[in-house]
Amino acid sequence: MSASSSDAGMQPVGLVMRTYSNYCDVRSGRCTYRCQVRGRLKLDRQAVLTGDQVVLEFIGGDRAMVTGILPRRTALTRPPIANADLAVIVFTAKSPPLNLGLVDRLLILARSEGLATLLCLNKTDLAEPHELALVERHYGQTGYELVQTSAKHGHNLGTLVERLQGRTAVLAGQSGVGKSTLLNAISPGTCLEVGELSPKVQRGRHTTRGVRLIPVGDGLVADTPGFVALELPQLEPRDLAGLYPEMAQHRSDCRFPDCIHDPEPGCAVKDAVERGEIDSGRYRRYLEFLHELQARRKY
Ligand SMILES: Nc1nc2c(ncn2[C@@H]2O[C@H](COP(=O)(O)OP(=O)(O)OP(=O)(O)O)[C@@H](O)[C@H]2O)c(=O)[nH]1
Ligand SMILES: [Mg+2]
Ligand SMILES: [Zn+2]
Repeated sequence: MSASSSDAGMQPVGLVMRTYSNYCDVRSGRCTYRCQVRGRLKLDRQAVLTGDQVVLEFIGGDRAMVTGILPRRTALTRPPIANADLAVIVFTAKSPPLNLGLVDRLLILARSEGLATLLCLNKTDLAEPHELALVERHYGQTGYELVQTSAKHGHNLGTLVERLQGRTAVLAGQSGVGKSTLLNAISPGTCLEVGELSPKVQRGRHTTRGVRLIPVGDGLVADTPGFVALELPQLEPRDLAGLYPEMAQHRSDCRFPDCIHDPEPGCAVKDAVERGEIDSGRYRRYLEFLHELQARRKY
């Protein structure tokens, strides 16, 4: 059997490539096994996630049972994936329409879990140059890298593939932005289902259902189901600004050391917004999120 073993008890371990409601596909050595999950683990809050390193027990033939989950380096619940180290946030300027609030929420989520982030503006073939320039301006001051791609025309896919090497990445974003199409384009032989947008509202149709890992070069990339809205993670309001790189660098210049850059006088972040050094839309949405977190604490 070509399964790899864990150091501890020499039990075979494997990587969960895909999860279904009652079983999962686990890659171990050069084989992929369809595995049942031991009942105890299903009941546990920590149900098996795609990306998990799991302990296997072979139960005859090619059949195996997942009997344990190794400690996770990272874990996201939306989209659900374990051990990813890079979040690729896919969005569009058109079809579906630009939704910067959702992009900001995803950035917060990824950073709060300690994942590196990359912004991928897809469907550049559909947007006007000034619409693309607008997005560049929005994120130019943040320090996040932005890659502009067209999965349809193969534009800039080489840059994207480069960034994915040696990593476990997760593609996250609204339904219909082209996550599955991008993966099909950069991983030869992959044939993930893609779906047309609904013509009236230009929304995706939630084509992808489960989270699935696909090898791309020597990296792994997870395709995930898109969503319409996204809740902020459990965060203390005072910790929110720390997740904005462009705010963190001004923080030490605020008059009050515990400044949350909202009502306080002498706030260096607000000054930077005034001077145009921090995008005013990003700051406005920061305040929205801050108030959302504060309201949550009252209940
Ligand atoms: N014009 C254009 N269309 C694209 C591009 N990328 C994807 N599409 C189209 O956008 C639609 C949605 O693509 P999907 O790959 O299914 O989107 P998704 O993000 O995986 O959506 P969900 O699985 O629902 O989350 C399909 O009709 C694709 O052909 C692109 O770069 N340009
Ligand atoms: Mg999809
Ligand atoms: Zn401040």
